[in-house]
Amino acid sequence: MSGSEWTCRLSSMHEWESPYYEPSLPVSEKSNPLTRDIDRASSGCIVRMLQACDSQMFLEEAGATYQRLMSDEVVETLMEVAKKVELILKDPRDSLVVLSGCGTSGRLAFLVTSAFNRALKELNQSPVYSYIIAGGDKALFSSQEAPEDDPKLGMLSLKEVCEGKKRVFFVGISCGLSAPFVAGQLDLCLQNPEVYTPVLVGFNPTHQARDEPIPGCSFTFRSVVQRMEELAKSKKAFLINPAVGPEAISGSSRMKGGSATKILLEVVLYAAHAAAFTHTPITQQGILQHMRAYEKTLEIPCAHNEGMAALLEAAGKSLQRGRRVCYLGWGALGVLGLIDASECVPTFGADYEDVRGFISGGYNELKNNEGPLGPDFRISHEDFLHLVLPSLDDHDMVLLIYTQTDDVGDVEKLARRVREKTSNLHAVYHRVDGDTAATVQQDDINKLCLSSLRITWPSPASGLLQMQWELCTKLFLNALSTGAHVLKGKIYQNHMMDLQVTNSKLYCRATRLLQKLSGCPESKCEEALLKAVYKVDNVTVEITSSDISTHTHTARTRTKVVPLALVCLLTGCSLAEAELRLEQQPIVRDAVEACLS
Ligand code: S6P
Repeated sequence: MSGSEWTCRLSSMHEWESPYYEPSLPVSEKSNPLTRDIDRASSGCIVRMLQACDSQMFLEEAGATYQRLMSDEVVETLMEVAKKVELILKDPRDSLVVLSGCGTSGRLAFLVTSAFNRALKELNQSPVYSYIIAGGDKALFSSQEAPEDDPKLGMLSLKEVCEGKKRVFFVGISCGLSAPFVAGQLDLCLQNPEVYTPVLVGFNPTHQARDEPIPGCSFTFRSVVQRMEELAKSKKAFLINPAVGPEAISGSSRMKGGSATKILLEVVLYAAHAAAFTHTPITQQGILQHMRAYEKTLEIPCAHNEGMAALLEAAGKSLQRGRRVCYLGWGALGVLGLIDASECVPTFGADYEDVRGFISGGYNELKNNEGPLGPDFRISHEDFLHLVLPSLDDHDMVLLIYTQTDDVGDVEKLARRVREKTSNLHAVYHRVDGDTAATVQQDDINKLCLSSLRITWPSPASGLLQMQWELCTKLFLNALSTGAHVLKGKIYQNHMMDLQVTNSKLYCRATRLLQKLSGCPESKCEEALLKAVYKVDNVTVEITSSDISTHTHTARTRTKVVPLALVCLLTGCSLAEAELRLEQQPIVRDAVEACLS
Protein backbone atom coordinates (compact mmCIF):
# COMPACT_ATOMS: atom_id res chain seq x y z
CA MET A 1 0.00 0.00 0.00
CA SER A 2 1.42 3.41 -0.94
CA GLY A 3 2.05 6.17 1.62
CA SER A 4 -0.86 8.26 0.41
CA GLU A 5 -3.19 5.24 0.41
CA TRP A 6 -2.20 4.62 4.01
CA THR A 7 -2.86 8.22 5.03
CA CYS A 8 -6.21 8.02 3.30
CA ARG A 9 -7.05 4.67 4.95
CA LEU A 10 -5.98 5.95 8.36
CA SER A 11 -8.08 9.07 8.08
CA SER A 12 -11.13 6.96 7.13
CA MET A 13 -10.32 4.78 10.14
CA HIS A 14 -11.02 7.81 12.37
CA GLU A 15 -13.28 9.99 10.22
CA TRP A 16 -16.43 8.83 12.06
CA GLU A 17 -15.11 10.39 15.27
CA SER A 18 -15.25 13.92 13.94
CA PRO A 19 -18.09 15.92 15.55
CA TYR A 20 -19.10 16.92 12.01
CA TYR A 21 -19.50 13.37 10.74
CA GLU A 22 -23.22 12.49 10.63
CA PRO A 23 -23.66 14.50 13.84
CA SER A 24 -27.30 13.61 14.44
CA LEU A 25 -26.56 9.88 14.63
CA PRO A 26 -25.15 7.80 17.48
CA VAL A 27 -21.96 5.88 16.62
CA SER A 28 -23.88 2.60 16.30
CA GLU A 29 -26.09 4.04 13.55
CA LYS A 30 -23.49 6.03 11.60
CA SER A 31 -22.31 4.75 8.22
CA ASN A 32 -18.71 3.59 8.12
CA PRO A 33 -16.47 5.60 5.76
CA LEU A 34 -14.38 2.45 5.21
CA THR A 35 -17.22 0.60 3.49
CA ARG A 36 -18.79 3.41 1.49
CA ASP A 37 -18.31 1.47 -1.75
CA ILE A 38 -18.71 -2.04 -0.45
CA ASP A 39 -21.63 -2.63 -2.81
CA ARG A 40 -19.30 -2.34 -5.81
CA ALA A 41 -16.32 -4.16 -4.32
CA SER A 42 -14.82 -7.50 -5.36
CA SER A 43 -14.97 -10.39 -2.91
CA GLY A 44 -11.30 -9.86 -1.94
CA CYS A 45 -11.93 -6.21 -1.31
CA ILE A 46 -15.08 -6.91 0.73
CA VAL A 47 -13.06 -9.22 2.97
CA ARG A 48 -10.43 -6.53 3.53
CA MET A 49 -13.02 -3.82 4.18
CA LEU A 50 -14.77 -5.94 6.78
CA GLN A 51 -11.48 -6.72 8.48
CA ALA A 52 -10.55 -3.03 8.58
CA CYS A 53 -13.92 -2.30 10.21
CA ASP A 54 -13.38 -5.04 12.78
CA SER A 55 -9.93 -3.70 13.61
CA GLN A 56 -11.56 -0.41 14.66
CA MET A 57 -12.71 -2.26 17.77
CA PHE A 58 -9.16 -2.06 19.07
CA LEU A 59 -8.17 1.45 17.94
CA GLU A 60 -5.89 3.23 20.38
CA GLU A 61 -7.47 5.75 22.70
CA ALA A 62 -4.85 8.49 22.33
CA GLY A 63 -6.55 11.67 21.21
CA ALA A 64 -9.82 9.85 20.60
CA THR A 65 -13.24 11.38 21.09
CA TYR A 66 -14.70 8.24 22.64
CA GLN A 67 -13.69 5.59 25.20
CA ARG A 68 -12.28 2.39 23.71
CA LEU A 69 -12.39 -1.27 24.65
CA MET A 70 -9.04 -0.95 26.41
CA SER A 71 -9.42 2.55 27.87
CA ASP A 72 -8.41 2.81 31.53
CA GLU A 73 -11.93 3.72 32.58
CA VAL A 74 -13.44 0.74 30.76
CA VAL A 75 -10.85 -1.69 32.13
CA GLU A 76 -11.43 -0.29 35.61
CA THR A 77 -15.16 -0.95 35.34
CA LEU A 78 -14.57 -4.44 33.96
CA MET A 79 -12.47 -5.21 37.04
CA GLU A 80 -15.16 -3.93 39.39
CA VAL A 81 -17.84 -5.93 37.63
CA ALA A 82 -15.66 -9.06 37.67
CA LYS A 83 -15.22 -8.63 41.45
CA LYS A 84 -18.99 -8.49 41.93
CA VAL A 85 -19.40 -11.71 39.94
CA GLU A 86 -16.57 -13.31 41.92
CA LEU A 87 -18.53 -12.65 45.13
CA ILE A 88 -21.54 -14.45 43.72
CA LEU A 89 -19.42 -17.36 42.52
CA LYS A 90 -17.95 -17.74 46.00
CA ASP A 91 -21.32 -17.61 47.69
CA PRO A 92 -24.02 -18.40 45.13
CA ARG A 93 -26.86 -18.94 47.62
CA ASP A 94 -30.07 -17.16 46.52
CA SER A 95 -28.06 -15.33 43.86
CA LEU A 96 -28.11 -15.08 40.10
CA VAL A 97 -26.18 -13.40 37.31
CA VAL A 98 -28.57 -12.54 34.47
CA LEU A 99 -27.48 -11.52 30.97
CA SER A 100 -30.21 -10.10 28.78
CA GLY A 101 -30.73 -8.47 25.41
CA CYS A 102 -32.69 -8.36 22.17
CA GLY A 103 -31.75 -9.95 18.84
CA THR A 104 -28.01 -10.55 18.59
CA SER A 105 -27.45 -9.17 22.09
CA GLY A 106 -29.78 -11.82 23.53
CA ARG A 107 -28.17 -14.52 21.40
CA LEU A 108 -24.76 -13.64 22.80
CA ALA A 109 -26.22 -13.59 26.30
CA PHE A 110 -27.28 -17.19 25.63
CA LEU A 111 -23.91 -18.21 24.18
CA VAL A 112 -21.91 -16.72 27.03
CA THR A 113 -24.14 -17.99 29.86
CA SER A 114 -24.04 -21.49 28.32
CA ALA A 115 -20.23 -21.48 28.21
CA PHE A 116 -19.77 -20.26 31.78
CA ASN A 117 -22.46 -22.51 33.26
CA ARG A 118 -20.66 -25.38 31.52
CA ALA A 119 -17.41 -24.26 33.13
CA LEU A 120 -19.15 -24.29 36.53
CA LYS A 121 -20.51 -27.77 35.90
CA GLU A 122 -17.01 -29.04 35.14
CA LEU A 123 -16.04 -27.75 38.59
CA ASN A 124 -19.05 -29.47 40.17
CA GLN A 125 -20.61 -26.10 40.92
CA SER A 126 -24.26 -25.25 40.36
CA PRO A 127 -25.12 -22.87 37.53
CA VAL A 128 -25.41 -19.19 38.48
CA TYR A 129 -25.97 -17.67 35.05
CA SER A 130 -29.29 -17.15 33.28
CA TYR A 131 -30.04 -15.53 29.96
CA ILE A 132 -33.07 -13.64 28.71
CA ILE A 133 -33.73 -12.94 25.06
CA ALA A 134 -36.63 -10.72 23.99
CA GLY A 135 -39.25 -12.91 22.34
CA GLY A 136 -38.12 -16.12 24.10
CA ASP A 137 -35.98 -18.95 22.76
CA LYS A 138 -37.39 -18.84 19.26
CA ALA A 139 -35.62 -15.48 18.97
CA LEU A 140 -32.33 -17.36 19.29
CA PHE A 141 -32.82 -18.62 15.74
CA SER A 142 -35.33 -16.32 14.15
CA SER A 143 -36.09 -12.67 13.80
CA GLN A 144 -38.39 -11.48 16.62
CA GLU A 145 -37.91 -7.74 16.45
CA ALA A 146 -41.20 -6.54 17.96
CA PRO A 147 -40.62 -7.60 21.62
CA GLU A 148 -37.60 -5.27 21.61
CA ASP A 149 -40.06 -2.36 21.91
CA ASP A 150 -41.76 -3.75 25.01
CA PRO A 151 -40.26 -2.52 28.32
CA LYS A 152 -42.94 -4.26 30.41
CA LEU A 153 -42.18 -7.58 28.81
CA GLY A 154 -38.51 -7.03 29.65
CA MET A 155 -39.31 -6.23 33.23
CA LEU A 156 -41.70 -9.19 33.67
CA SER A 157 -39.28 -11.66 32.15
CA LEU A 158 -36.54 -10.46 34.50
CA LYS A 159 -38.86 -10.76 37.50
CA GLU A 160 -39.80 -14.27 36.44
CA VAL A 161 -36.20 -15.46 36.07
CA CYS A 162 -35.24 -13.92 39.43
CA GLU A 163 -38.16 -15.14 41.47
CA GLY A 164 -37.06 -15.99 45.03
CA LYS A 165 -33.53 -14.61 44.55
CA LYS A 166 -32.11 -12.22 47.10
CA ARG A 167 -29.17 -10.98 45.08
CA VAL A 168 -29.19 -10.46 41.31
CA PHE A 169 -26.38 -9.11 39.21
CA PHE A 170 -28.10 -7.96 36.02
CA VAL A 171 -26.25 -7.28 32.76
CA GLY A 172 -28.45 -5.54 30.17
CA ILE A 173 -26.98 -5.50 26.68
CA SER A 174 -28.08 -2.98 24.09
CA CYS A 175 -25.40 -2.13 21.54
CA GLY A 176 -27.19 1.08 20.55
CA LEU A 177 -28.24 1.96 24.13
CA SER A 178 -31.68 1.87 22.65
CA ALA A 179 -33.82 -1.22 23.31
CA PRO A 180 -36.92 -0.41 25.44
CA PHE A 181 -37.02 -4.08 26.52
CA VAL A 182 -33.64 -3.60 28.25
CA ALA A 183 -34.58 -0.12 29.52
CA GLY A 184 -37.57 -1.69 31.31
CA GLN A 185 -35.30 -4.25 32.97
CA LEU A 186 -32.77 -1.63 34.06
CA ASP A 187 -35.58 0.48 35.47
CA LEU A 188 -36.76 -2.50 37.52
CA CYS A 189 -33.23 -2.90 38.89
CA LEU A 190 -32.99 0.77 39.77
CA GLN A 191 -36.28 0.59 41.63
CA ASN A 192 -35.19 -2.45 43.65
CA PRO A 193 -31.54 -1.79 44.55
CA GLU A 194 -31.72 -4.10 47.57
CA VAL A 195 -31.89 -7.07 45.18
CA TYR A 196 -30.55 -5.92 41.82
CA THR A 197 -27.20 -4.46 40.76
CA PRO A 198 -27.49 -3.30 37.14
CA VAL A 199 -24.77 -3.24 34.49
CA LEU A 200 -25.31 -1.81 31.03
CA VAL A 201 -23.22 -2.97 28.08
CA GLY A 202 -23.43 -0.98 24.83
CA PHE A 203 -21.33 0.88 22.29
CA ASN A 204 -22.41 4.50 22.28
CA PRO A 205 -21.41 7.29 24.66
CA THR A 206 -24.14 7.86 27.21
CA HIS A 207 -25.25 11.21 25.76
CA GLN A 208 -26.11 9.33 22.54
CA ALA A 209 -28.46 6.89 24.32
CA ARG A 210 -31.89 6.89 22.70
CA ASP A 211 -34.15 9.58 24.08
CA GLU A 212 -37.42 8.94 22.28
CA PRO A 213 -40.43 8.54 24.54
CA ILE A 214 -41.38 4.92 25.19
CA PRO A 215 -45.19 4.53 25.01
CA GLY A 216 -46.68 3.88 28.45
CA CYS A 217 -43.43 4.70 30.29
CA SER A 218 -42.20 7.70 32.19
CA PHE A 219 -38.58 6.95 31.26
CA THR A 220 -36.53 6.85 28.09
CA PHE A 221 -33.40 4.79 27.57
CA ARG A 222 -31.35 7.92 28.13
CA SER A 223 -33.06 8.85 31.38
CA VAL A 224 -32.41 5.32 32.68
CA VAL A 225 -28.76 5.70 31.68
CA GLN A 226 -28.57 9.02 33.51
CA ARG A 227 -29.93 7.44 36.67
CA MET A 228 -27.36 4.68 36.33
CA GLU A 229 -24.57 7.23 35.89
CA GLU A 230 -25.52 8.74 39.23
CA LEU A 231 -25.45 5.34 40.97
CA ALA A 232 -22.21 4.40 39.19
CA LYS A 233 -20.46 7.04 41.30
CA SER A 234 -21.08 4.88 44.37
CA LYS A 235 -20.50 1.62 42.43
CA LYS A 236 -24.12 0.55 42.76
CA ALA A 237 -24.49 0.43 38.96
CA PHE A 238 -21.99 -0.01 36.15
CA LEU A 239 -21.76 1.25 32.58
CA ILE A 240 -19.52 -0.42 30.05
CA ASN A 241 -19.87 1.55 26.84
CA PRO A 242 -16.73 1.94 24.74
CA ALA A 243 -17.11 2.95 21.09
CA VAL A 244 -16.09 0.41 18.48
CA GLY A 245 -16.85 2.50 15.41
CA PRO A 246 -19.77 2.33 12.98
CA GLU A 247 -20.79 -1.03 11.59
CA ALA A 248 -19.68 -2.13 8.12
CA ILE A 249 -23.32 -2.28 7.07
CA SER A 250 -24.94 0.69 8.79
CA GLY A 251 -26.68 -0.25 12.03
CA SER A 252 -25.87 -3.98 11.68
CA SER A 253 -24.86 -4.37 15.30
CA ARG A 254 -24.75 -8.16 14.95
CA MET A 255 -21.24 -7.56 13.61
CA LYS A 256 -18.90 -5.41 15.76
CA GLY A 257 -21.52 -4.82 18.43
CA GLY A 258 -21.98 -8.57 18.85
CA SER A 259 -18.25 -9.29 18.76
CA ALA A 260 -17.43 -6.59 21.31
CA THR A 261 -20.27 -7.83 23.55
CA LYS A 262 -18.78 -11.31 23.47
CA ILE A 263 -15.32 -9.96 24.22
CA LEU A 264 -16.40 -7.82 27.18
CA LEU A 265 -18.62 -10.44 28.80
CA GLU A 266 -16.04 -13.18 28.46
CA VAL A 267 -13.24 -10.99 29.80
CA VAL A 268 -15.31 -10.22 32.89
CA LEU A 269 -16.58 -13.72 33.56
CA TYR A 270 -13.25 -15.39 32.84
CA ALA A 271 -11.51 -13.07 35.33
CA ALA A 272 -14.24 -13.71 37.92
CA HIS A 273 -13.92 -17.50 37.52
CA ALA A 274 -10.13 -17.36 37.75
CA ALA A 275 -10.40 -15.29 40.93
CA ALA A 276 -13.04 -17.51 42.52
CA PHE A 277 -11.63 -20.91 41.62
CA THR A 278 -7.87 -20.55 41.07
CA HIS A 279 -7.12 -17.63 43.40
CA THR A 280 -5.91 -15.53 40.48
CA PRO A 281 -6.44 -11.90 41.49
CA ILE A 282 -8.42 -9.64 39.18
CA THR A 283 -5.88 -7.19 37.81
CA GLN A 284 -5.71 -4.58 35.11
CA GLN A 285 -2.89 -6.52 33.53
CA GLY A 286 -4.92 -9.74 33.44
CA ILE A 287 -7.86 -7.99 31.80
CA LEU A 288 -5.61 -6.30 29.22
CA GLN A 289 -3.85 -9.56 28.46
CA HIS A 290 -7.17 -11.23 27.68
CA MET A 291 -8.18 -8.28 25.48
CA ARG A 292 -4.90 -8.48 23.58
CA ALA A 293 -5.51 -12.18 22.93
CA TYR A 294 -8.74 -11.13 21.19
CA GLU A 295 -6.95 -8.37 19.35
CA LYS A 296 -4.53 -11.00 18.04
CA THR A 297 -7.50 -13.16 17.05
CA LEU A 298 -8.53 -10.45 14.62
CA GLU A 299 -5.29 -10.96 12.75
CA ILE A 300 -6.02 -14.63 12.08
CA PRO A 301 -8.67 -14.12 9.38
CA CYS A 302 -6.28 -11.68 7.64
CA ALA A 303 -3.86 -14.54 7.07
CA HIS A 304 -6.60 -16.38 5.17
CA ASN A 305 -7.84 -13.59 2.94
CA GLU A 306 -7.63 -15.50 -0.28
CA GLY A 307 -9.45 -18.53 1.07
CA MET A 308 -12.10 -16.32 2.63
CA ALA A 309 -12.63 -14.40 -0.58
CA ALA A 310 -13.11 -17.67 -2.46
CA LEU A 311 -15.67 -18.88 0.06
CA LEU A 312 -17.48 -15.58 -0.05
CA GLU A 313 -17.60 -15.82 -3.83
CA ALA A 314 -19.02 -19.36 -3.65
CA ALA A 315 -21.69 -18.32 -1.12
CA GLY A 316 -22.54 -15.24 -3.20
CA LYS A 317 -22.98 -17.39 -6.30
CA SER A 318 -25.34 -19.77 -4.51
CA LEU A 319 -27.46 -16.89 -3.24
CA GLN A 320 -27.48 -15.14 -6.62
CA ARG A 321 -28.91 -18.31 -8.15
CA GLY A 322 -31.59 -18.45 -5.48
CA ARG A 323 -29.92 -21.50 -3.93
CA ARG A 324 -28.87 -22.25 -0.38
CA VAL A 325 -25.91 -21.86 1.92
CA CYS A 326 -25.87 -24.37 4.80
CA TYR A 327 -23.59 -24.30 7.83
CA LEU A 328 -22.99 -27.64 9.53
CA GLY A 329 -21.31 -26.99 12.85
CA TRP A 330 -20.16 -28.71 16.02
CA GLY A 331 -20.31 -27.38 19.59
CA ALA A 332 -20.25 -23.62 20.18
CA LEU A 333 -19.15 -23.06 16.58
CA GLY A 334 -22.36 -24.77 15.54
CA VAL A 335 -24.32 -22.30 17.70
CA LEU A 336 -22.49 -19.45 15.99
CA GLY A 337 -23.52 -20.91 12.65
CA LEU A 338 -27.17 -21.05 13.75
CA ILE A 339 -26.98 -17.46 14.95
CA ASP A 340 -25.29 -16.07 11.86
CA ALA A 341 -27.76 -17.85 9.57
CA SER A 342 -30.84 -16.65 11.43
CA GLU A 343 -29.63 -13.04 11.34
CA CYS A 344 -29.66 -13.00 7.55
CA VAL A 345 -33.45 -12.78 7.63
CA PRO A 346 -33.80 -9.42 9.40
CA THR A 347 -30.48 -8.03 8.18
CA PHE A 348 -30.79 -8.72 4.46
CA GLY A 349 -34.48 -9.52 4.06
CA ALA A 350 -33.30 -13.05 3.22
CA ASP A 351 -35.60 -16.03 3.08
CA TYR A 352 -35.38 -18.43 6.04
CA GLU A 353 -34.11 -21.14 3.69
CA ASP A 354 -31.37 -19.01 2.04
CA VAL A 355 -28.81 -19.45 4.79
CA ARG A 356 -29.43 -22.11 7.42
CA GLY A 357 -27.40 -23.47 10.28
CA PHE A 358 -27.43 -26.96 11.80
CA ILE A 359 -25.66 -28.22 14.89
CA SER A 360 -24.45 -31.65 15.86
CA GLY A 361 -26.64 -32.99 18.67
CA GLY A 362 -29.42 -30.43 18.02
CA TYR A 363 -31.24 -29.27 21.13
CA ASN A 364 -29.38 -31.76 23.34
CA GLU A 365 -26.21 -29.82 22.64
CA LEU A 366 -27.91 -26.47 22.98
CA LYS A 367 -29.54 -26.90 26.40
CA ASN A 368 -31.64 -23.78 25.92
CA ASN A 369 -34.28 -22.74 28.47
CA GLU A 370 -37.29 -23.93 26.46
CA GLY A 371 -35.81 -27.12 24.96
CA PRO A 372 -36.83 -28.23 21.44
CA LEU A 373 -38.74 -25.47 19.68
CA GLY A 374 -40.88 -27.54 17.34
CA PRO A 375 -41.07 -28.25 13.61
CA ASP A 376 -40.39 -24.67 12.50
CA PHE A 377 -37.01 -24.72 14.18
CA ARG A 378 -35.20 -27.84 13.10
CA ILE A 379 -31.54 -27.51 13.85
CA SER A 380 -29.81 -30.90 14.10
CA HIS A 381 -27.61 -32.57 11.51
CA GLU A 382 -30.25 -35.32 11.26
CA ASP A 383 -32.80 -32.65 10.34
CA PHE A 384 -30.40 -31.43 7.68
CA LEU A 385 -29.96 -34.95 6.29
CA HIS A 386 -33.72 -35.59 6.11
CA LEU A 387 -35.11 -32.21 5.18
CA VAL A 388 -32.44 -30.34 3.25
CA LEU A 389 -29.83 -32.66 1.78
CA PRO A 390 -32.18 -34.48 -0.65
CA SER A 391 -32.86 -31.23 -2.53
CA LEU A 392 -29.24 -30.04 -2.76
CA ASP A 393 -27.04 -29.99 -5.84
CA ASP A 394 -23.77 -28.37 -6.92
CA HIS A 395 -25.32 -24.90 -6.83
CA ASP A 396 -25.90 -25.13 -3.09
CA MET A 397 -22.99 -24.43 -0.80
CA VAL A 398 -22.34 -26.43 2.38
CA LEU A 399 -19.79 -25.34 4.96
CA LEU A 400 -18.44 -27.57 7.75
CA ILE A 401 -17.39 -25.63 10.86
CA TYR A 402 -15.46 -27.46 13.56
CA THR A 403 -12.32 -27.73 15.63
CA GLN A 404 -9.86 -30.53 16.08
CA THR A 405 -11.39 -31.28 19.49
CA ASP A 406 -14.73 -32.17 17.92
CA ASP A 407 -15.62 -35.66 16.72
CA VAL A 408 -13.66 -35.53 13.46
CA GLY A 409 -14.90 -39.02 12.54
CA ASP A 410 -18.44 -37.66 12.64
CA VAL A 411 -17.38 -34.69 10.49
CA GLU A 412 -15.95 -37.08 7.91
CA LYS A 413 -19.11 -39.19 7.87
CA LEU A 414 -21.30 -36.17 7.29
CA ALA A 415 -18.92 -34.81 4.66
CA ARG A 416 -19.27 -38.08 2.71
CA ARG A 417 -23.07 -37.88 2.83
CA VAL A 418 -23.05 -34.28 1.63
CA ARG A 419 -20.54 -35.04 -1.12
CA GLU A 420 -23.01 -37.53 -2.66
CA LYS A 421 -25.32 -34.59 -3.43
CA THR A 422 -23.04 -31.59 -3.96
CA SER A 423 -19.39 -31.02 -4.72
CA ASN A 424 -19.81 -27.47 -3.41
CA LEU A 425 -18.58 -28.56 0.02
CA HIS A 426 -16.14 -26.45 2.06
CA ALA A 427 -14.64 -26.53 5.53
CA VAL A 428 -13.33 -24.12 8.12
CA TYR A 429 -11.58 -25.75 11.03
CA HIS A 430 -9.32 -24.83 13.88
CA ARG A 431 -6.33 -26.81 15.09
CA VAL A 432 -3.39 -26.27 17.39
CA ASP A 433 0.04 -26.30 15.80
CA GLY A 434 1.71 -29.68 16.13
CA ASP A 435 -1.47 -31.52 17.17
CA THR A 436 -1.48 -34.60 14.98
CA ALA A 437 -4.65 -36.24 16.32
CA ALA A 438 -7.05 -37.36 13.60
CA THR A 439 -4.70 -36.27 10.84
CA VAL A 440 -5.73 -39.09 8.52
CA GLN A 441 -9.44 -38.33 8.88
CA GLN A 442 -8.64 -34.67 8.46
CA ASP A 443 -6.87 -35.37 5.18
CA ASP A 444 -9.87 -37.37 4.01
CA ILE A 445 -12.20 -34.49 4.81
CA ASN A 446 -9.95 -32.08 2.91
CA LYS A 447 -10.11 -34.36 -0.12
CA LEU A 448 -13.90 -34.33 0.01
CA CYS A 449 -14.03 -30.53 0.16
CA LEU A 450 -13.66 -28.07 -2.69
CA SER A 451 -11.82 -25.78 -0.27
CA SER A 452 -10.64 -26.06 3.32
CA LEU A 453 -9.60 -23.19 5.52
CA ARG A 454 -7.30 -24.64 8.12
CA ILE A 455 -6.70 -22.18 10.92
CA THR A 456 -3.66 -23.15 12.94
CA TRP A 457 -3.22 -21.70 16.42
CA PRO A 458 0.13 -21.48 18.18
CA SER A 459 1.06 -24.18 20.63
CA PRO A 460 0.86 -24.54 23.62
CA ALA A 461 -2.84 -23.74 23.61
CA SER A 462 -3.84 -21.10 26.18
CA GLY A 463 -6.92 -21.34 28.38
CA LEU A 464 -8.46 -18.72 26.15
CA LEU A 465 -8.30 -20.81 23.01
CA GLN A 466 -11.96 -21.87 22.86
CA MET A 467 -13.07 -18.23 23.18
CA GLN A 468 -10.63 -17.20 20.46
CA TRP A 469 -11.90 -19.96 18.15
CA GLU A 470 -15.40 -18.72 18.71
CA LEU A 471 -14.61 -15.07 18.04
CA CYS A 472 -12.61 -15.97 14.95
CA THR A 473 -15.52 -18.10 13.68
CA LYS A 474 -18.02 -15.34 14.38
CA LEU A 475 -15.98 -12.81 12.42
CA PHE A 476 -15.55 -15.30 9.65
CA LEU A 477 -19.24 -16.22 9.36
CA ASN A 478 -20.38 -12.59 9.65
CA ALA A 479 -18.01 -11.74 6.79
CA LEU A 480 -19.23 -14.68 4.73
CA SER A 481 -22.94 -13.98 5.05
CA THR A 482 -22.53 -10.21 4.74
CA GLY A 483 -20.23 -10.51 1.74
CA ALA A 484 -22.48 -13.03 0.01
CA HIS A 485 -25.48 -10.71 0.37
CA VAL A 486 -23.44 -7.75 -0.84
CA LEU A 487 -22.54 -9.78 -3.94
CA LYS A 488 -26.21 -10.64 -4.35
CA GLY A 489 -26.92 -6.90 -4.63
CA LYS A 490 -28.76 -6.49 -1.32
CA ILE A 491 -26.73 -3.50 -0.16
CA TYR A 492 -26.78 0.05 -1.49
CA GLN A 493 -23.47 1.82 -0.72
CA ASN A 494 -23.17 0.52 2.84
CA HIS A 495 -26.85 0.53 3.72
CA MET A 496 -29.23 -2.35 3.85
CA MET A 497 -32.03 -1.06 1.67
CA ASP A 498 -34.55 -3.83 2.07
CA LEU A 499 -34.71 -3.77 5.86
CA GLN A 500 -37.75 -5.05 7.70
CA VAL A 501 -39.54 -2.24 9.48
CA THR A 502 -40.63 -4.37 12.42
CA ASN A 503 -39.73 -2.24 15.44
CA SER A 504 -39.37 1.43 16.29
CA LYS A 505 -35.58 1.45 15.86
CA LEU A 506 -35.92 0.01 12.37
CA TYR A 507 -38.80 2.36 11.54
CA CYS A 508 -36.66 5.39 12.41
CA ARG A 509 -33.70 3.93 10.53
CA ALA A 510 -35.87 3.39 7.45
CA THR A 511 -37.15 6.98 7.53
CA ARG A 512 -33.60 8.29 7.89
CA LEU A 513 -32.38 6.18 5.00
CA LEU A 514 -35.16 7.48 2.77
CA GLN A 515 -34.16 11.03 3.71
CA LYS A 516 -30.53 10.38 2.94
CA LEU A 517 -31.16 8.76 -0.42
CA SER A 518 -34.02 10.92 -1.68
CA GLY A 519 -33.02 14.27 -0.18
CA CYS A 520 -36.71 14.80 0.69
CA PRO A 521 -37.86 16.18 4.06
CA GLU A 522 -38.57 13.78 6.93
CA SER A 523 -42.34 14.23 6.79
CA LYS A 524 -42.44 13.32 3.09
CA CYS A 525 -40.25 10.28 3.68
CA GLU A 526 -42.39 9.03 6.52
CA GLU A 527 -45.47 9.49 4.36
CA ALA A 528 -43.87 7.43 1.57
CA LEU A 529 -42.91 4.75 4.08
CA LEU A 530 -46.47 4.57 5.39
CA LYS A 531 -47.83 4.30 1.84
CA ALA A 532 -45.62 1.26 1.30
CA VAL A 533 -46.47 -0.23 4.71
CA TYR A 534 -50.25 0.16 4.28
CA LYS A 535 -50.21 -0.40 0.50
CA VAL A 536 -52.11 2.81 -0.25
CA ASP A 537 -51.43 5.77 -2.50
CA ASN A 538 -53.03 8.20 -0.08
CA VAL A 539 -52.19 8.14 3.59
CA THR A 540 -55.38 8.64 5.61
CA VAL A 541 -55.73 10.49 8.92
CA GLU A 542 -56.47 7.15 10.52
CA ILE A 543 -53.04 5.94 9.47
CA THR A 544 -51.13 9.05 10.48
CA SER A 545 -52.82 9.14 13.87
CA SER A 546 -51.83 5.56 14.67
CA ASP A 547 -48.70 5.00 16.72
CA ILE A 548 -45.44 3.48 15.50
CA SER A 549 -46.27 0.08 17.00
CA THR A 550 -49.34 -0.15 14.70
CA HIS A 551 -47.16 0.69 11.70
CA THR A 552 -44.46 -1.83 12.63
CA HIS A 553 -47.10 -4.48 13.34
CA THR A 554 -48.62 -3.94 9.89
CA ALA A 555 -45.16 -3.99 8.28
CA ARG A 556 -44.53 -7.53 9.55
CA THR A 557 -46.27 -9.03 6.55
CA ARG A 558 -44.95 -6.58 3.95
CA THR A 559 -41.90 -6.93 1.77
CA LYS A 560 -39.66 -4.36 0.09
CA VAL A 561 -41.28 -1.42 1.92
CA VAL A 562 -38.20 0.80 1.91
CA PRO A 563 -37.29 0.20 -1.75
CA LEU A 564 -40.93 0.82 -2.73
CA ALA A 565 -41.09 4.03 -0.73
CA LEU A 566 -37.81 5.21 -2.25
CA VAL A 567 -38.90 4.55 -5.83
CA CYS A 568 -42.13 6.49 -5.14
CA LEU A 569 -40.16 9.37 -3.66
CA LEU A 570 -37.62 9.53 -6.45
CA THR A 571 -39.99 9.18 -9.39
CA GLY A 572 -43.30 10.44 -8.01
CA CYS A 573 -44.93 7.27 -9.35
CA SER A 574 -47.76 5.31 -7.78
CA LEU A 575 -47.17 2.32 -5.51
CA ALA A 576 -48.34 -0.06 -8.24
CA GLU A 577 -45.80 1.41 -10.70
CA ALA A 578 -43.05 1.19 -8.09
CA GLU A 579 -43.93 -2.46 -7.54
CA LEU A 580 -43.68 -3.10 -11.26
CA ARG A 581 -40.27 -1.44 -11.48
CA LEU A 582 -38.94 -3.51 -8.61
CA GLU A 583 -40.35 -6.68 -10.17
CA GLN A 584 -38.51 -5.88 -13.38
CA GLN A 585 -35.32 -5.15 -11.50
CA PRO A 586 -35.20 -7.48 -8.49
CA ILE A 587 -31.68 -6.41 -7.50
CA VAL A 588 -32.65 -3.58 -5.19
CA ARG A 589 -29.35 -1.76 -5.60
CA ASP A 590 -29.74 -1.64 -9.40
CA ALA A 591 -33.38 -0.58 -9.18
CA VAL A 592 -32.46 2.29 -6.88
CA GLU A 593 -29.53 3.35 -9.05
CA ALA A 594 -31.76 3.33 -12.12
CA CYS A 595 -34.13 5.75 -10.36
CA LEU A 596 -31.30 7.91 -9.05
CA SER A 597 -29.82 8.32 -12.50
C1 S6P B 1 -28.62 -6.24 14.50
C2 S6P B 1 -29.62 -7.28 14.81
C3 S6P B 1 -30.70 -6.85 15.79
C4 S6P B 1 -30.15 -6.30 17.11
C5 S6P B 1 -31.29 -5.91 18.07
C6 S6P B 1 -30.79 -5.39 19.40
O1 S6P B 1 -27.74 -6.62 13.48
O2 S6P B 1 -30.25 -7.68 13.64
O3 S6P B 1 -31.52 -7.94 16.04
O4 S6P B 1 -29.32 -7.22 17.70
O5 S6P B 1 -32.07 -4.96 17.44
O6 S6P B 1 -30.07 -4.22 19.25
P1 S6P B 1 -29.35 -3.55 20.49
O7 S6P B 1 -28.78 -2.27 19.99
O8 S6P B 1 -30.38 -3.36 21.56
O9 S6P B 1 -28.26 -4.49 20.92
